[in-house]
Amino acid sequence: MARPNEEVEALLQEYADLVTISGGDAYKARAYEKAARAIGGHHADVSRLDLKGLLDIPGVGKSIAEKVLEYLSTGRVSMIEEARTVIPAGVRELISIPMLGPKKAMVLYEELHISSVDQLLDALHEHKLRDLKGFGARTEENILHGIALLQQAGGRILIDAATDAAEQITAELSGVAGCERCAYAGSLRRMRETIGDVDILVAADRSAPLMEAFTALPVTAEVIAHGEKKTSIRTTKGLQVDLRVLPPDAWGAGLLYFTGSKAHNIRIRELAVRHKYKLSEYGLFHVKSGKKIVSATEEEIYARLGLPWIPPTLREDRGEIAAGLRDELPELVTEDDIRGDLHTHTDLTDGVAPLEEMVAAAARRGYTYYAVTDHAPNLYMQRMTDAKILAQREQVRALDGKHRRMRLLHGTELNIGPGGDLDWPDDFLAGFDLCVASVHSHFNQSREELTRRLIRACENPHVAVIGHPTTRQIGKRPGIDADFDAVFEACARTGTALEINSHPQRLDLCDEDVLRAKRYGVKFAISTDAHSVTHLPYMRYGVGTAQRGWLTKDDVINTWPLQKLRRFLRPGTH
Ligand code: DGT
Ligand code: CA
Ligand code: CA
Ligand code: ZN
Repeated sequence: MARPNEEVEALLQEYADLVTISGGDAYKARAYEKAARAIGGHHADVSRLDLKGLLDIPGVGKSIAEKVLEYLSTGRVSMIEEARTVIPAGVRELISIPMLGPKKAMVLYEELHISSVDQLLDALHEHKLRDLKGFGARTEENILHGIALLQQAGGRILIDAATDAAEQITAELSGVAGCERCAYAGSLRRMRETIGDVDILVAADRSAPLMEAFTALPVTAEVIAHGEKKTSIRTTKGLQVDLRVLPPDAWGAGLLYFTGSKAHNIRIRELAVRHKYKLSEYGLFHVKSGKKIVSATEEEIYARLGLPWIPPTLREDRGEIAAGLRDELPELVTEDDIRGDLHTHTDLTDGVAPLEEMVAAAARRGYTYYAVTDHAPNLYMQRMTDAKILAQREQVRALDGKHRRMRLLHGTELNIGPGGDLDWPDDFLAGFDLCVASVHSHFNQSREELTRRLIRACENPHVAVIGHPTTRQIGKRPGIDADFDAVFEACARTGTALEINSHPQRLDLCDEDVLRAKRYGVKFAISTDAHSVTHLPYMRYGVGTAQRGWLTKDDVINTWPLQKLRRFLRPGTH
């Protein structure tokens, strides 16, 4: 359920839209819109306010306050109910399309009886709009583009697309005169697997030049809101980006606040209250005197609350504050700790780059080892054969040593068949340095079958890593329904590592599964499953996921020195 403030905000905003669409008083529409925002952002719960309390909210006059009271006591507002009968809900949906104002929406409804985005798309494809007054071929194109933006922006986007946009924008803003610091915050800094919008912060004395530069960026397709403290744009790819300009001495407080998560913020604010402090996006203050204590850096603020600096990937209210107070935060694995990639493909199967190119790119990343793990024969469309994989092994052995500081491992990615069976017999598997085993088919088996299947794969002494364990693809395919607690237990018992597949579409295991598996004492391999040279840098997203799962270097086998890794990979010992 939404909070009462949010319910009232939505209701008043709806009324403002209805007034606008029906060509009503523009002044009245703006007044409702302003009140809606003020109530949505008001600190106190509106359902507990009386008339006087409501009138104290900026922008709320007597007439609006009475509507709010009517809603709070009866659950409805008769004036808004009446307006709804004149204009269908779908027409309101139309005006959320960029490029389509309320006037045009009303014309579409009255002339063509269009009252939903779907009906509008049909009409556009039948070119019904261009004969309407005020419309033309150009308008059609604009509206189509607007719908595309709306639909893309409706969902959350993958972490790599958000990271690319954020890094490009922070680099450009850092070059603007007056910009003292620039960073991204929000869910992206916490490295959540998907991102709603990107939150960028700048420290500067004057905000105007930065806001101007922001709206003028080449990636900016549309300015959603333009203000002194905050400006929001939509990029050409439909991603929303918010820019907030902070006073330089409040950098730490702003960064802390806008990094979130909301749940983490609430916890540290409670902690502040216990110290008789008040924490806001502007700093940490004494409640009594109102005097500012600290605000410049996150470290100082955490320190005043008795905490070490908490890495953003832990800020999800999963016990990080209690652990911090006991000084027991994990020393998280970092990308620098990673010594190699343990799941990669070449053009021998479905990769796009030849072995030499993949290996050269890995060496450029500074790895000390690198495993080639092409698909095995049971994934039939890959056409793997014994002869082909053995020929590849010769190539790998010949290449090994060409890159001075990097050793090569010859492995394979096996298919875990419907009964838990694998592509090759044990004596053939013994010839590999590393076997990753993954599920690639029969996702809809029963829970018992799926569980038994994964456990059987773990029990094979040659299988060292279970690849993309749940097989989920974000936004496309849910993970398989196995009893993963039983699987984690089997991994711990047999010394089989679980993969954290770093591909942004997969991130499998996900952060919460990693956290759960760790409790069983399982080890992990953070790998990219690279099918091209450009996939090798996905490692950072796997490491982010590992951090969100509280993993340390010790938990991750591909941070270990080669000798220790080889001992783990030896059949029977893992
Ligand atoms: P997203 O954009 O859905 O992927 O997730 P976030 O975490 O980036 O959320 P967003 O963009 O709405 O807000 C950025 C941060 O600002 C959020 O993580 C915490 C802070 N924040 C925003 N609204 C509130 C609020 O109402 N209360 C508190 N305590 N913090 C908030
Ligand atoms: Ca955000
Ligand atoms: Ca935001
Ligand atoms: Zn695979």
